[in-house]
Amino acid sequence: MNIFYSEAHRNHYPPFEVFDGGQRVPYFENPDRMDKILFALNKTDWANLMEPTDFGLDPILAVHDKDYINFLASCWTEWLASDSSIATSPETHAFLPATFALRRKARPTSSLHGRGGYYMMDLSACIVAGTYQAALTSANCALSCASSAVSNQQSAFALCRPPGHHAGKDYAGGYCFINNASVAANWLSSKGKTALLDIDYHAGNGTQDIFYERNDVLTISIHGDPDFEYPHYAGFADETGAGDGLGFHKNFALPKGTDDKNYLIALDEALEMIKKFSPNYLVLSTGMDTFDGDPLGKFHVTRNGFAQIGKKIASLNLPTAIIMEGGYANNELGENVVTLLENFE
Ligand code: OKP
Ligand code: ZN
Repeated sequence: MNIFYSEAHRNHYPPFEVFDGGQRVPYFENPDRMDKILFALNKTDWANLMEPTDFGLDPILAVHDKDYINFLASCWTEWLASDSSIATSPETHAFLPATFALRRKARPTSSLHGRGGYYMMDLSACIVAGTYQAALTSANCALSCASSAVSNQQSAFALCRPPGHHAGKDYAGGYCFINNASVAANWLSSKGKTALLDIDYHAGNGTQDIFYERNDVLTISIHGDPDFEYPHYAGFADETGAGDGLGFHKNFALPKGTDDKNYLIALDEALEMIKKFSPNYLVLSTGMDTFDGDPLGKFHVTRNGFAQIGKKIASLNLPTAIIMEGGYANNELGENVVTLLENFE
C-alpha cells in the first residue's frame, strides 16, 4: 500500500493546548503519534512509504478561503514581530486568540488577535513556527494519496499530521488547519463520483460545512453526539444538508459508551447509504479515538472492532483515500491503524 508521509509535521508541536476550565495541558496531538504509527507500519511487509508530491495552493484554495490561508501563513511571523518577549523563548509560546467572533455579525478585523478570533473556533489549534508548512505538507499527503488511489485504482493511506476534519472553509479548530480529507475529496470529485466517510470519534464539522450544500459528494460522519461531546455545535442527527445538498450529509450521533456491536450497526447503515450513492471513490477520515481508553474519547471500540470496521469498509471495494485524523491512545495507536489498514491490502 502506498503511504504518504513527511517529516514536516515535527515542526508543528505546540508547547500546550487549553482545556475547558482554562487549564494548560501538553498538546495531545503530538509527533509521538506518528512515531507509533510508523513503528507499526514498518513491521508489516506491505507498507510502501513515500514522500508527498507538492500540488501547489490551487486544490487547497478550491476548498478554503484565501484570506484564511493567508492568516495561517503569516500568523506566527506577525506574532513574533509584534512582541519581543516571544522571541526570547519561542518554544514556550503558541499563538491563540482569547476573543472569538461569535455568531457572525463579525468580520476579520485587521489586528492579529482580531483575525485569530475570527479564523479559529477554539483553543486547541495552536499555531507555532512550523504549523503552516506542516499543514500544507499534510494536505499534500492527502492529495498524493487521492492521486495514487486514482492512478492505481487501489486504496492508499495519507499519514497526515496535523489532522483536518474540524477545519472549515475559513476556520481552524480541534488541532486542524487545512481540511486534508475535504481537499482530497474535492480533488477526487473531478475524477469520479466521490463519497467521504468520517469515522473519527469527533464530528467532522469542517467537512460537514464544506460540503453541506453540495450533492456531488456524499458526506457521512459517525461520532460522539455533540450534545455531550466536542465540537458541541455541529454533528447533530437532524443536520442532513441544505439546498442542493439536502439529503447528502448524514450524522450518526452515538451515545457515550458505544461498543463494537452498536458502532457496527451504525457503520452498516452508513455503508448502505454509500452503496446507494454508488461512488467511484471513497475518502475515509480515519480517527482511532473511538478506541476503548482513548484519553479524548468515550467509546469502547476494541482492536477487534477496528478489524471488523476495516473489513466492512474495504468490502465496498472502492479505491479509498484513507486519511489520518485523530487518535490519542498513543501506545495502541500504531497497532490500531495497522489493524484497520490491512483490510485494504
Ligand atoms: C480532534 B480530532 C476536551 C477539549 C477538546 C479538542 C479535541 C479535538 C479532537 N476537553 N479538544 O477530531 O481527533
Ligand atoms: Zn477525534
